[in-house]
This record gives sequence, structure tokens and C-alpha cells, in this order.
Amino acid sequence: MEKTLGIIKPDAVAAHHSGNIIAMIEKNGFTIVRMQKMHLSKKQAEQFYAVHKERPFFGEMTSFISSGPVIVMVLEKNDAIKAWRDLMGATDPKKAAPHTIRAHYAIDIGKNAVHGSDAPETAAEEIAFFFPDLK
Ligand code: IDP
Ligand code: MG
Repeated sequence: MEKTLGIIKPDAVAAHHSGNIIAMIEKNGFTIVRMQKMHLSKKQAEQFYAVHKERPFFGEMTSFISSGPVIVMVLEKNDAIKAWRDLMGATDPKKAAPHTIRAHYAIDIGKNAVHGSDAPETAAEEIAFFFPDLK
């Protein structure tokens, strides 16, 4: 079994889509190992997204993710990292496959409803960032 980090972003939490997103997660066979609603500070957002600090929209993405409450989850499944990214859909919701979370709930390429780790190393780092006691 593999673990990955998922986040329901402020746009989807504010729009009351979190219940439907969690239902999609469970319907797709993930186990929710941890789940925490929290409001990131701008500083925490900058730490979390540090790998993106050279991108032109770094200020925008860190302001957005810290603009309201998020729901942070550790998800477990066989091949969870890829399975969660498949369920999320493409970063740009206009390009996301129809059955995906982003196709249903994302507003645009920035306010795109969910986050998912992209590789085993980043999954381990991101899980430890939010849940340092989890091994
Ligand atoms: P991912 O979330 O699908 O892994 P990344 O390329 O890692 O996509 O980008 C991280 C986040 O940065 C995206 O989910 C989105 O919120 C934001 N982002 C990506 N591209 C843009 C853009 O062109 N404009 C504004 N925000 C963007
Ligand atoms: Mg990414």
C-alpha cells in the first residue's frame, strides 16, 4: 500500500464541495488515513510550495492556498500517488477528463479544487510536513 497527500483547496471548501470530493475518494477505493481541516498561514503556504518558488504565479498560488480553510488528507491505496492524480484530473480543468474532481469542481487553473503529491519523495515530504508523527 502506498500513501499520498491530498488537499481540498479553499475554493472547493468554500463552495461546500468537500463532501462530494470525499465521496469520490472513498468510491475510488482510497482509505483516508488522516484528515485535518486547517487554515494555512502565508508562510506555511510558501514552505509547502517551496519547489514552485521560481514560478511566475508563486505569489498567487501561496495567497490562494492560504486564503481560507483547506482539508488536508493522507490517502492510502495501491499505487495511491498515480491513482489520486488520475482522480484529480489535469491541472487545467479545461483539459481534465470528465470523470475527474477538477472537471467537476475546479474554477480555473489556479483555483483547481485539489492538490496531490507528484512522486514518492514529494509524497513523503508533504505527509511529514502536515503529519510528522505518521510513518
Ligand atoms: P498540480 O497541482 O496539478 O500538481 P502544478 O504544476 O504542480 O500542478 O502547480 C501547482 C499549483 O499551482 C496548481 O495546482 C495550481 O493551483 C497552481 N498553478 C499552476 N499553473 C498555474 C497558472 O498558470 N496560473 C496560476 N496558478 C497555477
Ligand atoms: Mg504539483
